[in-house]
Amino acid sequence: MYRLYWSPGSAAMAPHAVLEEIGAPYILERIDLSPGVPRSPDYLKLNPNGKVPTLVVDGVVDESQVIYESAAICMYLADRHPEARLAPAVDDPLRGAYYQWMAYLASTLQPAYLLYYYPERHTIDEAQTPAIQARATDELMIIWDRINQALAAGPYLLGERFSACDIYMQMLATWQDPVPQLYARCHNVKRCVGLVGARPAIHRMLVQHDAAA
Ligand SMILES: N[C@@H](CCC(=O)N[C@@H](CS)C(=O)NCC(=O)O)C(=O)O
Repeated sequence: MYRLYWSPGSAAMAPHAVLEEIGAPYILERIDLSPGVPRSPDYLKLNPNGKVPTLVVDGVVDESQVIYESAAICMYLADRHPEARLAPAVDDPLRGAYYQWMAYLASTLQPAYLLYYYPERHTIDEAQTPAIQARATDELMIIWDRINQALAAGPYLLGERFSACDIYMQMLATWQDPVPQLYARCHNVKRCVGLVGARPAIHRMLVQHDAAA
């Protein structure tokens, strides 16, 4: 049994979608991320960063295993359930590109969103926060333009092969506040996100996050 600690519209969306895709039993535990609400000591024991998502896997070597970091959870689940075909096998020629895109999305694109959403963490001068957000938006559009180019052949990040990379990208594309012009400008991204969002499992996740089109 899996237990996913989540919050609507957060970085828990991708692991939640992967759980839906693989069809394994899981339960959701909601974490209140409202400003000023501290994380409980129990949650901080699971994830000392106090962020979501966190996955608890029961029954691994007689005790529960805890994993945090959204991309790590997605890759762990995809490998644990190969029948869902969300990740190319280790000896598949596409495995390298799969790692590349998961790492790029999580370590290049996602941090630019965090810069936008938490500008106060990047300055001690409150007056600087609009400039930080503007810079984050510029950076986001540069990165999305690169992804859009890479998707030209597509329709997925691995070409014809749908994978957890597309789920991760779809999650980040739903965070539209800093980049409202994303789909108008990046048609290949829009096409890929449309295909991913049309999958019944992804749609079920989006409904729970109040993010269905
Ligand atoms: N690198 C982490 C980032 C997670 C993250 O920043 N989650 C946000 C929600 S999208 C969060 O928990 N924010 C609350 C906070 O930072 O206090 C991951 O990918 O899991």
